[in-house]
Amino acid sequence: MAGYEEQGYLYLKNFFSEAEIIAIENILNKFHIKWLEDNAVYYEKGLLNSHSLTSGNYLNEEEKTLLFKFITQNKLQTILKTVFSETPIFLNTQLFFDPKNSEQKNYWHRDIQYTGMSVEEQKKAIHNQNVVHFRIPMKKESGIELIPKTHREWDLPEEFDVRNSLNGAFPSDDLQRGKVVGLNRGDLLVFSANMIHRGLYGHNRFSLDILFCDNIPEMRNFIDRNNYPSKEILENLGNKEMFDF
Ligand SMILES: O=C(O)CCC(=O)C(=O)O
Repeated sequence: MAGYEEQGYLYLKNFFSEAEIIAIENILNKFHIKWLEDNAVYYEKGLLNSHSLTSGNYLNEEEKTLLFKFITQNKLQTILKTVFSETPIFLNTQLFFDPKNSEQKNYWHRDIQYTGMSVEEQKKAIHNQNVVHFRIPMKKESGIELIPKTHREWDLPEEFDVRNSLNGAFPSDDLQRGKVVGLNRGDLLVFSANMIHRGLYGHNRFSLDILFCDNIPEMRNFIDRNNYPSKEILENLGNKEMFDF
């Protein structure tokens, strides 16, 4: 499991059994169908992800419990321990799918660039503020392209230009240091949201991302408690520390 702190990501092939994927697949599909009904306008406009599967009323208590059992399972806990030096907290869930328009271009970014921090603040924050995505594809997809080590290292000038659309560059321009991690059903990709990365669209992708973050005040501000398990659900879960702050 070595390598996350150095590289900023971990690719674990065939991490989940078919039975483990089947246990959540219908729940994700149900959420997605309802989300599409309510968000057709945004989907038409280019939105390619939804979030907060564990809040709201698209899913019932039983479905939310199954999702939380998946999120808190021991197997993922083991990986969390190798990725975070201190116990992390649960941040949220997301679903990633293809944009409606197949010509829509993807975009290199660091998640931190959307937080309102100045560039100087971001340069510091990538060393001590961590959001980590656990990507779990329901089907084969082109995956994620990322620039290894940039979870702790700042951009080369051309990388900064591309992800910020500067000096004639576009966010979808190819970058020399990009590394493509293609994914199959059953695989797990763990990657730092601090890294320079982009989604690779196509094949009607459908992936669950579970997000965890450091248990620090700067990160706790982003937590929406509505995404956390109810008292009744919590009683049925192990590894509850991720909800404990
Ligand atoms: O898969 C994608 O489209 C983008 C994923 C991404 O950028 C993210 O999870 O922060």
